[in-house]
Amino acid sequence: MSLIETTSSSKTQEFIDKELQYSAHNYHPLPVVLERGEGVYLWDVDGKRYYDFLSGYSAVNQGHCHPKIIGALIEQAQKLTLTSRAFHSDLLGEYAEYITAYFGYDKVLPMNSGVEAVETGLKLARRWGYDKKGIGANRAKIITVAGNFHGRTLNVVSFSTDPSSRDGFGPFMPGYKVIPYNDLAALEEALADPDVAGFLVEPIQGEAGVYVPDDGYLASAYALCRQANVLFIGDEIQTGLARTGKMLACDHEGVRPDILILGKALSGGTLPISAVLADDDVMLCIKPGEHGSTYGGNPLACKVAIASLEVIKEEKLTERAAELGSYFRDQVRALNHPAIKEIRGKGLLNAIVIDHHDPDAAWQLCLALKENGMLAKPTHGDKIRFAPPLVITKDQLDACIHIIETSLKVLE
Ligand code: IF1
Repeated sequence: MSLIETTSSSKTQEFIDKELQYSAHNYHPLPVVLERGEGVYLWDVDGKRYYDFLSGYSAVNQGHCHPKIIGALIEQAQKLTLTSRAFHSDLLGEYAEYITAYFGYDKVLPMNSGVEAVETGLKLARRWGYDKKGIGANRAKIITVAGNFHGRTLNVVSFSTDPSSRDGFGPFMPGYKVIPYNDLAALEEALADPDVAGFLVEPIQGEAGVYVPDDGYLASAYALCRQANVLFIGDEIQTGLARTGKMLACDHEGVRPDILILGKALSGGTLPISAVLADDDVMLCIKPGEHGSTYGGNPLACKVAIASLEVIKEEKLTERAAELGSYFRDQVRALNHPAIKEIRGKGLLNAIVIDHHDPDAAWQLCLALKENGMLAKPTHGDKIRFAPPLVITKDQLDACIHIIETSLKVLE
């Protein structure tokens, strides 16, 4: 029984019913149907406006339909969208030069979805392990951590510790060792295996509920990988691109991943664009014809990605995320509400942990937030991620803190 009666209009229900009838049931969305987005705002089919506090899982850091990004999309879409990599385009070299200089790597391998970039990073690490580290054929191992989320392909869910991501999809890919997150002793022990090629880690675990590791964990983990001649693979698909108050979450500890994986906000929420960055010693282990994808590095994506990256610097989104994120955490803590066990995060990637007798409390709170004009969604039951577009203003943030305070009454 819902604690709060969510008032879905008949129009909203019609859209939901059609989706249920004809689209796979692989999600359980909040009962809201959106038709327009601009900046931090979304509007539903009844014209109701919401603050977006999910940002497409951090794909919309630049705000919905950012004019500069949309402008680049429209201009290029009317010129050339896809050549395939069978031929060169006039934009791949320009984009590759721009993004490698932006992050300080020799080369980029352009892909589309985030998980494709993760798969690419894993293939690169294994190949480097064989060609450069001398690991025996088919013996390469990758260390990953419990609570990981890196996407939904069979290979990636092979090392997931989340039953809802993994159960029922076996058999699984071998060659992965899962250790506890935020545990340097476990990592040191696992790195003793000479067949280890890489260590794949999120600098902050998003899906696990914005799990921030201890200060120093990333730097020490990187040092241990260096000593063991193992590649540090940083999945910054959700934490990167200014979200945590630094350009990359690894920057908080001065860690430069040997393989850097980006996605989501690389396109400002317009189309799937992901990227793997590495230096030549790693990247050139993959030879022509050994990896690729139909859309990887397409000219439309190149143009959109350059615009998306430019916006981050032009609008100082990194500094904004740092300043407003700290303010947000302080203001939520100051609510001192008994149902909020803690608030944690960095920059504008935050989550509250709900402490309430009702196991459905986080969902009920999200329904109340929706009724009050703010969209957020629980992750793993008792946590609610709060991640607005980084273009949010302090006044808008204050309005949202007020909405949170008002909505918490549903749990009293
Ligand atoms: C879903 C989660 C977030 C990611 C990291 C790789 C990927 C993701 C750190 C794969 C994708 C998305 C996927 C989406 C919901 C969302 C999500 F809840 F699933 F875990 F953000 F936390 N690495 N995360 O966060 O990128 O292939 O999706 O482009 O699958 O439900 P993708």
